[in-house]
Amino acid sequence: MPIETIHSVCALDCPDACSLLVQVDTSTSRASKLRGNPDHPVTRGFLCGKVARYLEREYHPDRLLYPLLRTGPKGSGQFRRISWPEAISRIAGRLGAIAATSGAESILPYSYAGTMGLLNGAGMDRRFFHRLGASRLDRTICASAGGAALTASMNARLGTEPEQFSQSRLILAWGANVLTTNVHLWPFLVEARRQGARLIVIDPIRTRTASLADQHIPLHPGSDLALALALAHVIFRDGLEDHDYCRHIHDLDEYRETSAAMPPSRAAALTGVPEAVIEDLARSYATTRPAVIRVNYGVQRSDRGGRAVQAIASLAALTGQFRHIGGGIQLSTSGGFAFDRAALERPDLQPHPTRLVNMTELGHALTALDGPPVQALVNYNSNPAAVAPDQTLVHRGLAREDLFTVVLEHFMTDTALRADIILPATTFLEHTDLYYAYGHYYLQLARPALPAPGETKSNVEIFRLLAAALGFHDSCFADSEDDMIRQALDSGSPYLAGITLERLDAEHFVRLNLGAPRGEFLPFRDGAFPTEHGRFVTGGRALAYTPPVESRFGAAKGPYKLELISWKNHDSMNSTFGNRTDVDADTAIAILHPEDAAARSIAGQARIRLFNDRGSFTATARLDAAHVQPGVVCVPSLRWPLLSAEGKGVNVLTSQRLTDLGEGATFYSCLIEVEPC
Ligand SMILES: Nc1nc2c(c(=O)[nH]1)N[C@H]1C(S)=C(S)[C@@H](COP(=O)(O)OP(=O)(O)OC[C@H]3O[C@@H](n4cnc5c(=O)[nH]c(N)nc54)[C@H](O)[C@@H]3O)O[C@H]1N2
Ligand SMILES: Nc1nc2c(c(=O)[nH]1)N[C@H]1C(S)=C(S)[C@@H](COP(=O)(O)OP(=O)(O)OC[C@H]3O[C@@H](n4cnc5c(=O)[nH]c(N)nc54)[C@H](O)[C@@H]3O)O[C@H]1N2
Ligand code: SF4
Ligand SMILES: [Mo]
Repeated sequence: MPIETIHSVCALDCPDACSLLVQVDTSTSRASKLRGNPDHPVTRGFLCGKVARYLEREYHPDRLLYPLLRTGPKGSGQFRRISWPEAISRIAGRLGAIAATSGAESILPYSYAGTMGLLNGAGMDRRFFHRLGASRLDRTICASAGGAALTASMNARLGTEPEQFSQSRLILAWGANVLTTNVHLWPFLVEARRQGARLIVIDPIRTRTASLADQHIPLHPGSDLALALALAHVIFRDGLEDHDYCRHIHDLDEYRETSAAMPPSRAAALTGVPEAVIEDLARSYATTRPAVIRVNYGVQRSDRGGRAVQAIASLAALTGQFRHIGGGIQLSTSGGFAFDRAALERPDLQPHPTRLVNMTELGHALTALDGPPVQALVNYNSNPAAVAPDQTLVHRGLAREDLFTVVLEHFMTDTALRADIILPATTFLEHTDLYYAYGHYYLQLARPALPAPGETKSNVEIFRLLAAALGFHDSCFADSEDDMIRQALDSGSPYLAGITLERLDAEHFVRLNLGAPRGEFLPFRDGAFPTEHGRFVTGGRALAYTPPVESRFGAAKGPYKLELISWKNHDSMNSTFGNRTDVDADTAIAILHPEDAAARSIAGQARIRLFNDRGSFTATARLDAAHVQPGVVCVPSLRWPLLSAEGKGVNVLTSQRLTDLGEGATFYSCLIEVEPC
C-alpha cells in the first residue's frame, strides 16, 4: 500500500496545539493513522487519547455530508436534503430580508473554538458579519476573565514556555488538570520532578493530576482569591518578597494593605485550607527559585475569578519569579501570536460600530433582548445547546419558530437539531488553516490532508458564498486562504518577523521570533511590562475578597447547599466527541461525597436528580470520598443533552452570572441540590 505522511495540526480547543502526522494511503486518499509529530518540541511524538482516535470521527457514518432544510417542527429532527445553491440562496434571502426590515443587528453570529484555526474561526466569518452589520459576539464563554486579568496586570498574554517547566524546582498546578487538559506539559513536569522538583496541585477536586502530585491542596470552589491574598500576607509579613523586583510593581503599597486583611487564619476559614498548609505553601513558594505557576482556566469560572487570576499572577511578581528560567506563570501564551487581526477580520467593514452581545448570555439574547430582538442566529464552531449556561433559556430561545437558525456542523448536535438550515462543514484534516497556540510558542500551518467528503465545505468557503449571494463585492471576499495568511502575518510585530507562508509550508511549525533561544524567553526578567508605566499591576484594593454569590459563604440564599463543578472530561473536548458511547457513559454521572449522599439517602449507582431554580437533569450517582470534598458535586462535562432521557444537560443548572473581570462565564460557581429519583 503506497503510504504518504502528511503534516497537519490538531485544531481542537486545547493549549497543546499538537503537530500531527497523518498516514494516508495514496491509492484511496484514506487516512489509516494519526500520530504526534516527534520533531515538534512540545508534541514530542504523542497524542492525547481523544485525538489518537480522531479518524473514527472523521469517517463516522453520522457525519453531515449535505445541506439540510428543516421540514418538521423546530427540533423535531425532520430535515430534507437540499442543494448548495438552494441553501445559500435561502439563507441569503432570509438574512437580507431581516436586515432590510429590522436592521442587520437582529442577526447574531455564534461561534467559539470548535476549530482554533484562524481562517475558519476568526477570518472570513468576521469579514462577512462585519460587512453585513450584524451584532458582534463577545466571546466570553471560556477565557475572558483570566485574559482580562493578565491584561490588567501585564497588558500581555504571555506565559512561561512549556519547555522551561523542566527547569523548575517547584510547580504549582493551580486549577489546572494538566494530565487531562494539557497533557503535553506533563513530560516537562516529569523531567523537573526527576531532578527533585515538587508538584503541588491546588484544586477542589482530586483530579488525576492531583492524585499524582507531591501534595494536593483542596480548597472551597471559587475561594482562590482569598488563598492568593493569604500567601501574599505571609510573604510580606515574613519579608520574603524579592525587594529588588518589587520596584516593578506599580501598586505595591495597596497590595500589601489588601493582603494584610487576609491573615492565614481568615483565609483558612474561607478556603478550607488549614493555616499551617497556607504558611508552608507561602514559604516554599517564596524561597524556592525557580518556582512556576501553571494556572488554568478552572480558577476563573467563578464570580471573583478574574481577580483571583490577577492575585495569583501577582505572587510571581512579588517573589521575582519572573527573573528566572523555569519561573513565572503560565495562563496563556496566545499573546505571542501578534497577527494583524484587523486585516484578517476587517472590523472597518462595519457600517457603524454594531452592538456587542455576550455569548455567555445567549439565553437572555434569544428570549429577552430587545432593540432589536434577535431574529437570526448563524452558528458555527460551537454547540451552544449543550455548552452555554442557563440551558433552559437557551433551548427555549432555539425553539422559537420565528428565529431563523443556520448551523454549520460536522454532526447532528443539539444545536444542529434545532436549525432551519444545516450546512455540512469540513474538519481540520480537510481544509487549510493557520494555527496559533495558547500553551506554546510555535506557529503552524496545515494543508488539507484528506479530501472533503460528500458536499462538505470549509467555513471560509461557506462565508465566501454567503457574501457573494448578498452582493458583497469587496475584494477581501475574493481572498484565497493563502492571501489571508499573508495578511495575518504581515503585522509588523517582531515576534512574527521572518515568518512567511513559504516558511510555514516548508517547516510546518515555526517558533515565534521571541528574541531568545528556545527555553530562555524571559520577557519580564527586568520588569518592562508593556503597561502604561512599565510596571506590574496587582489590582490592589480591587483584590479585596468576597465569596462567590453561589457558594457556601455566598449571598445567594436558598435551599441549595451543594457546590457544582462541571469540569472537563478526560476523553472528550467540551461537547465534541459527545456522540461516542464511552464518552456518553463517562459524562452521564455525578460524583458525590458519601456523606452528602448518605444525608440524602442516595446509594452508589442510584439514579439521581440534580436541580436548582433554573432546571434539573438526571445522572447516575458515583460516591467517592477521595475525589470530592463534602459539599462539592462534580459532573464531568459535557454530555450531549439529546442522548439523555430528558434532553437536558448539566448546563440547565449553571447561570448567566458574569465574572468580575472580562464578563466571563461562572460555570464552576453554581449551587444545586440532589435527590434520588
Ligand atoms: N480532555 C479535555 N481537555 C480539554 C478540554 C476538555 O473538555 N477535555 N477543554 C479544553 C478547554 S475549552 C479549556 S478552556 C481547557 C481548560 O483547562 P483547565 O482549566 O485545566 O480545565 P478545567 O477542568 O476547566 O479546570 C481545571 C481544574 O480547575 C478546577 N477548579 C474548578 N473550580 C476551581 C476553583 O474555584 N479553584 C481552583 N483552584 N480550581 C478549580 C477543576 O476541578 C479542574 O480540575 O481545557 C482544554 N482541554
Ligand atoms: N458546564 C460547563 N459548560 C461549559 C464548560 C464547562 O467546563 N462546564 N466549558 C466552557 C468552555 S471552557 C468552552 S471553551 C465552551 C466550549 O464550547 P464550544 O466551543 O461550543 O465547544 P464544543 O462543545 O467542543 O463544540 C464545538 C463544535 O464545533 C464543531 N466544529 C469543529 N470544527 C469545526 C469547523 O471547522 N467548522 C464548523 N462549522 N464546526 C466545527 C464541532 O463539531 C463541535 O460541535 O464550553 C463551555 N461550557
Ligand atoms: S486535543 Fe490537545 S493534546 Fe489532544 S491532540 Fe489535540 S492539541 Fe494535542
Ligand atoms: Mo474553553
